[in-house]
Order: sequence, then C-alpha cells, then structure tokens
Amino acid sequence: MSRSITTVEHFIAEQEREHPEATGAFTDILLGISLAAKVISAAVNRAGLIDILGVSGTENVHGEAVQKMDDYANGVLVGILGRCGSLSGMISEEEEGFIHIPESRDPGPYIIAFDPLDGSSNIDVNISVGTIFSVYRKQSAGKKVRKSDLLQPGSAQLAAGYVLYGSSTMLVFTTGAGVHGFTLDPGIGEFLLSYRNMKIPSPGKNIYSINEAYYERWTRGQQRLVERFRSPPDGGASFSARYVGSMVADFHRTLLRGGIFMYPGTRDKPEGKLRLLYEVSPMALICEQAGGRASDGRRRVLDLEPNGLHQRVPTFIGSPELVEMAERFLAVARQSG
Ligand code: AHM
Ligand code: MG
Repeated sequence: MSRSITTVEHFIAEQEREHPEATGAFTDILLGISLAAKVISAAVNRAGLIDILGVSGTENVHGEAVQKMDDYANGVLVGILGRCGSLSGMISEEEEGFIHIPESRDPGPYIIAFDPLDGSSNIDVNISVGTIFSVYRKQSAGKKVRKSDLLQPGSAQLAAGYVLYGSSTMLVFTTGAGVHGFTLDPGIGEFLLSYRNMKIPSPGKNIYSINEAYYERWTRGQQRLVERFRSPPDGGASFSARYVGSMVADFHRTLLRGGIFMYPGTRDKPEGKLRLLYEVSPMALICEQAGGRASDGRRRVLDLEPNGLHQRVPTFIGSPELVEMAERFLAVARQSG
C-alpha cells in the first residue's frame, strides 16, 4: 500500500492527542455522527427500492409500516446520539421542542442541533441530500437545560459539519482547527480522510447559486445583484449558475469550487427559508474555517443571536469577495430606498 489511510476514528484520536485537555466526551459525539451517517447512507442508497418494497408512509409488502426517510434519519440520530452520554439534549428540524436526554442518564456537557435529512424531497428523484449538525457547550451549571444553553450564537459552536449523500457519501467537519473531509468507502464501511484542511478557492469559480424563480419576489437589491452576475460590465468576468435545490450539495460545490450560494429573503418572507441553528450556522462556521464568508446580507451569520429553535435567516455564503459584493449591493439598494 503506497499511501497512508486515515479513518475518521484515527483522525479524531489524533486531534485528541494534540489537545490533551479534551475529555473524550466530544469524540463520542463525532463518532456517533459517523455511525449514524453510515446507517442513514445505507437507507438513502436503498430509497429507490421503496417503490418495490412499499410506498413511504404506507405499508411494504411484508405489511410493515414504511417510515418517511427524514423521520427515519431523525430516529437514527436521536437513538445513537441519545445513548452516547455526552449530551444534555438535542435540537432537530424534525421536532418542535428540545429533545431531552432520558432522566436515567446523567446529562453531558454538550448540546447538538441537527437537520437529519436536508432536502429530503430530492430523494424521490435520486438527487443528493444531506445531514447537517452543530455542537455547543452547555453554558449553565446543573442538570436543567436553560434557554440560554439552546440559543447561543454560531460563534460559540465547538464543532459543525455535514454529511453529503451524493455520488459518494462524505462527512465534512470542523472542530475549529480547519475543515476536513472524509469519503465513505462502502466496501469496508469506513470514512477515510480524503480532504485535509479544505480551503474555499478565492477567487474561485464565478458560480452563483440561487432559486431564480423567486426573482419577482426579491428586493430590488437582490434583483440588481443577480442582474450583475448575469450581465457583467465590459471586461468583467462572466458567471455560471448552478442550483441543485439541496443545500448540502450546493454548499459542498461552493466549498470545493468557490462561488456564492444564496437563499435570500423575499418581500413576503424577509427571513428566507433556511434555519439558523442547524442549517446556516454550521455551514457558516465551516465556510469561515475554510477562508470563506457567511452573511445574512447585513451581518456575519456567526454573530447572530438566535431567538428561537427554528428561526429562519437569509443566507449568503461562499467565496469572501462574492459575499462582500452581495452585502454591498443590498446595502446600496437599502440606502437608496
Ligand atoms: P428542507 O429543510 O425542508 O429540506 O428545506 C431546505 C432545502 C435546502 O436544502 C435547499 O437549499 C432549499 O430547501 C431549497 O428550497 P427551494 O425549493 O425554495 O429553492
Ligand atoms: Mg432542512
């Protein structure tokens, strides 16, 4: 074997050796996510067979209820992470309230927020989906989980990452010391280090990624920005558009190739669609760790103080110069009314 192989388990253990103050509790969470990702990946890969075995939400040929894939992914994460002993509780896109750890267990020092299967409607058409997660330290003392433990700004994240169930399954995460990517080798069932210290190209490819069908509902600043991408001034670089409609896939491309991914507010929904705690904040930490920028159009995403578990936020994320350009266009349009 000519090249050394590093599994995610090796990599996490190495990082722990470099940070002797680490308790191991945090490692349990990352290993739990890696296990859950493999279980969800196996299910996503078999999703097309549901038509043969039974339709989601109904019964399969064996008379067993078939769960929707996002409920299934949620159950896997809650089951595996709930048992890891390092968490005080969980926040999931699939559940309205905070998920408590069973009282029989001592609460751990961390809180995790996740979107179990983002873009899940894309599964029906065999397009990539993903899991997104974000880990915080519980701030208050004692067993009780307080609002201030749950609603922390993104800058307080200890770790963030995503799993992309694409043409291959990838786990990408940061613990605040760079962004690292692991590809699942389905033959041996291990995530192997495939990208160490990922950096977003800057300047990268001139790619803008947005659902342009909402053009008429955008603010004037947003319209002008996209008009500028479509018709650059004389001598200016031209742009391409790419939009999967699955944030993890659109973000992953942006991280590797550069460009800007946007989900802005519209005149009727100024807050946009994407959720701060478990979609935008984790991607913002990854993006900044890779040298990129993430904004709500006015402010740095990581500085936003959340006001609810499922709060939405307009999103501009990617190569720093393009995100700055978006902020400038929006500011100019605001000032000129
Ligand atoms: P979901 O959490 O309900 O799956 O919605 C989030 C997804 C993102 O993955 C994606 O960026 C966005 O919705 C696409 O929305 P739209 O269809 O409005 O472009
Ligand atoms: Mg989602």
